[in-house]
Amino acid sequence: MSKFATAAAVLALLLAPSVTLVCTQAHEGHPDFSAGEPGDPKKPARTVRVLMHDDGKESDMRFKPAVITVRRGEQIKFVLENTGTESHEFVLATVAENRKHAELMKKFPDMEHDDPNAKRLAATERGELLWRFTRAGEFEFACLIPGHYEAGMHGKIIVK
Ligand SMILES: [Cu+2]
Repeated sequence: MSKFATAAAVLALLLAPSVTLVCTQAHEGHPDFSAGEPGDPKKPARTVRVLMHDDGKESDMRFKPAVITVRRGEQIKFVLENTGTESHEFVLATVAENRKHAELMKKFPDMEHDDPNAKRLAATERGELLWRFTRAGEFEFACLIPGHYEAGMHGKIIVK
């Protein structure tokens, strides 16, 4: 096993309990991330700015851009900016996972996320999320606050 692989394995072990802990009450725990893995701040990353926007009437909510294309193995620093009037989330997963997660959030609307693949921002707040896309395919970033997904708050990530 390479030094990196060992370090990654140790890191995964260290991270796993906290990931489970945050979502324990409502989730079954998801230490495996479908869309890749949390990024490494010491490695180069391409910055992608994503705006979270709403019209203040809960009828039109969206991410800009709504489609992002990345190369497999690429590390992306998402610079998230909530330009809307209420809190929004950026949750990176598969469409199926996000749908399941959204159902849970209808039951537990106050559920907060601190997972490496998710970020919640209050109105006008900014944040960053570092992610390495290790798997090819189509993934989704979505806001799972009840009503937001339906109002248009989801986007696609294509990993080539
Ligand atoms: Cu939202």
